[in-house]
Amino acid sequence: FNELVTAYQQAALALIEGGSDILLIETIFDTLNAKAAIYAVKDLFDQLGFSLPIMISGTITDASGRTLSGQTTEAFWNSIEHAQPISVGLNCALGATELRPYLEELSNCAGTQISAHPNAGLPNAFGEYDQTPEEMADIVGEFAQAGLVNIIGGCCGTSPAHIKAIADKVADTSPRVIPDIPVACRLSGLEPFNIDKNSLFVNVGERCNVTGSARFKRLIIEEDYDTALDVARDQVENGAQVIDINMDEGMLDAKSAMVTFLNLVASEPDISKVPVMVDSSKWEVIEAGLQCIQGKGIVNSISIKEGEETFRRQARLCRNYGAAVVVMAFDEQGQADTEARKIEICQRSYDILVNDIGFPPQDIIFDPNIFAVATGIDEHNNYAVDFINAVQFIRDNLPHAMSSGGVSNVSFSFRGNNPVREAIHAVFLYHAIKAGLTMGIVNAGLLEIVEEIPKELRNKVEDVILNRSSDATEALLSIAENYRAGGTAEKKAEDLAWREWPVNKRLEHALVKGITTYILEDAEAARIEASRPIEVIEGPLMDGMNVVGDLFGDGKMFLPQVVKSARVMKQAVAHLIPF
Ligand code: THG
Repeated sequence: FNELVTAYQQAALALIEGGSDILLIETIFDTLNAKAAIYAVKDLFDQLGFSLPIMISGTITDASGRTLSGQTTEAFWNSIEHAQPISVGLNCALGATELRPYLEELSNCAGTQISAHPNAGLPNAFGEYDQTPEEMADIVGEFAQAGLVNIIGGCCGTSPAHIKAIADKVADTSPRVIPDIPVACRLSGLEPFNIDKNSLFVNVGERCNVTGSARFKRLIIEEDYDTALDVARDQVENGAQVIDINMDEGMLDAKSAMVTFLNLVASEPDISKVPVMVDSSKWEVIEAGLQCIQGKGIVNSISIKEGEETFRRQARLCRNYGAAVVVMAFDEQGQADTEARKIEICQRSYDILVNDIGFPPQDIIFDPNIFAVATGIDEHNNYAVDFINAVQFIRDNLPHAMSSGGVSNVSFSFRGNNPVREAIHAVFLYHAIKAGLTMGIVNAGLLEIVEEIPKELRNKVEDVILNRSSDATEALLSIAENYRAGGTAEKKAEDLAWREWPVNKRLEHALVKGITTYILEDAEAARIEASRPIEVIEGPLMDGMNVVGDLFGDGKMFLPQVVKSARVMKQAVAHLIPF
């Protein structure tokens, strides 16, 4: 990345000294290279004290509709939008006809002018281009008439005669009207991931964290990167929409582990389709990580803890790398632990970022600090409430900014008792999401459903989370052991009580909980009861999926759980199909 920045900077400077009016970064088949070029040019403009307009043009290499490095058109745009180019377009590789669908996609998502300079058709067996100026002008003329483009030209195989034919053809056509693109946080991996005000809660996978997972730490220390990649893949398969990666650990060279892992992730499409959250308390690790990701990722995190100057510098760099940022509620005095301090620091950070340095507010994610509750220390009792109230403040007062937090932190005092920890996470999330929490760093595979928590446990947990009584911690502790996994015999009996329910209820329960263990025998039982197999699908299974849909719509179920439900549905349907 740094070598490319140096080379691009030399080239750009020479172009500027030679009298260029505009810089065009084009024929981009690898977005990470383009991001190095953008970084170089932005940094050069800063050094020169003036800037020139930038044009950007990507290349879709084949019928997959992707760049050579695997991005879809919209993901590509999300990755380079931070350049604020006067135009973005597509060129080379394909003829105009083949380019049209991707140009249309770009035209729909990019709030800037659109350019196209296609080849004169596809090359023949000798690598030559046969499309005549008239043929090409007809195809390209239609782009203009359809309102897809503002700037039009030619690439391989075109000649001055092609350009003249095109110019004549479009002379009387109005340019495309730039659409109003709604404000949203537009991230990407190989695919776009947009978060707007209608988005549901976003799950960020927490498991690729050497401090947050003993297993991941062992894999990285032993350099078993293949298995470490499986950890990332499992999270994406289980519904993580972003993956957090953290290599901060005394026994590791965090920077080199981050670079090695991110480079490996880049060549695993089922992982790199989602955006990456680069998590480190060391700026040099974050910067090294940003130099490895072609998508638009998230920096986790920056803050005012080392003063405003460092904060501004790091925020500007994040912008030049094209990343969104998590901003911790942390200032020169330390981490904010009360509602008032959280609000004060978030507001102050917002003002600096948005008003002083022009950072886009939709790329800011505030983290007002999730701390452990039920620790036995009275000062901690209001931590969850303080966080939730700060989230609400952010939603109501800091336009377009988002909120996030490390959800598993809240239950640290119940380490070793996962059922209780998961109940705490579910209840906490239920209230935080209602208050406007945009995203959370979570164990996507383990999210519990708030409706499914035993009443007694849910009530006691809610007392703790909402700080509803001074002895809430004591009360939760007194029942916690009863819910420990593999706990008392009663608990086990209770676990299987649903097996005695009528078959329709069993199917619904299996779908909502994502349990595949008994799904074949239950689907078979339902089939025997029904007069036709299809009735099992249209009846109990669809009823169960409707419950899932309602819980999802109410924010009581999350994507990872719905993924599990879908697997149960799939198995049941697969069993019924032969009948
Ligand atoms: N805010 C931001 N980033 C963060 C955090 C935050 N990044 C790290 C952390 N907090 C979020 N990630 C985790 C990951 C795992 C756990 C907690 C938070 C966790 N792990 C188990 C434990 O420690 O008990 C590990 C068990 C195991 O070894 O598998 O709880 O707040 N911006």
